[in-house]
Amino acid sequence: MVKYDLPKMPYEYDALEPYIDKKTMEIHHTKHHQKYTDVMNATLEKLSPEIQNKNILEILNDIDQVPESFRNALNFNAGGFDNHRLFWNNMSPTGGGSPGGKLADLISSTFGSFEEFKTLFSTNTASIQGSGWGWLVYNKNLNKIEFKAMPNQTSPRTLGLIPLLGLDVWEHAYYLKYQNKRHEYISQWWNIVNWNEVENRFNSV
Ligand code: MN3
Repeated sequence: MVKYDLPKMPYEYDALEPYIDKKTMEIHHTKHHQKYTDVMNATLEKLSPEIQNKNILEILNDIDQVPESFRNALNFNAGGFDNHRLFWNNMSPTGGGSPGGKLADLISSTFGSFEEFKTLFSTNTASIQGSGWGWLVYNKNLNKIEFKAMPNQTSPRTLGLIPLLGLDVWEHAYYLKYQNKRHEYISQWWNIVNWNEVENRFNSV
């Protein structure tokens, strides 16, 4: 079966400073993301070859195909594996600003304006109870983009949604620098959003 490696970071651990500090990035990648990867691999090893041989995205897109006794473990850890590789890449030391192209038009027509989108995304992500993620997703059934809050590590893919931009609001993502100030972490995070990557994801759906 395919054994997944911890995805590489696209930049150095200190590259997102001052918005996200080096120590947080290092622990987040080498401990948390590593753990999701390891437990996902260990869970896959216990499953049938039919499931093992599927791409992890195919499994997330149809999580009900996983036997019930392993479903929670895979939902959590394969979700964590995929969410974090998306997260590293939807941030950049040269990020910030606003999107362009078709995505910019769609954000304006869907949410009113880019500023209104940011406010809605920030407010709803900040108010997630406990651990989870805020997402801008593409809903292919309705052919529209929308905001979606997801609990723990559950991937939006499990709902048939395509993740475009994700923000991790587990305390491990910000607590060293921001402590309990989740709002401040979120407002600073916009300075490092890699809109080129988000546009590429949108253009390839
Ligand atoms: Mn995390």
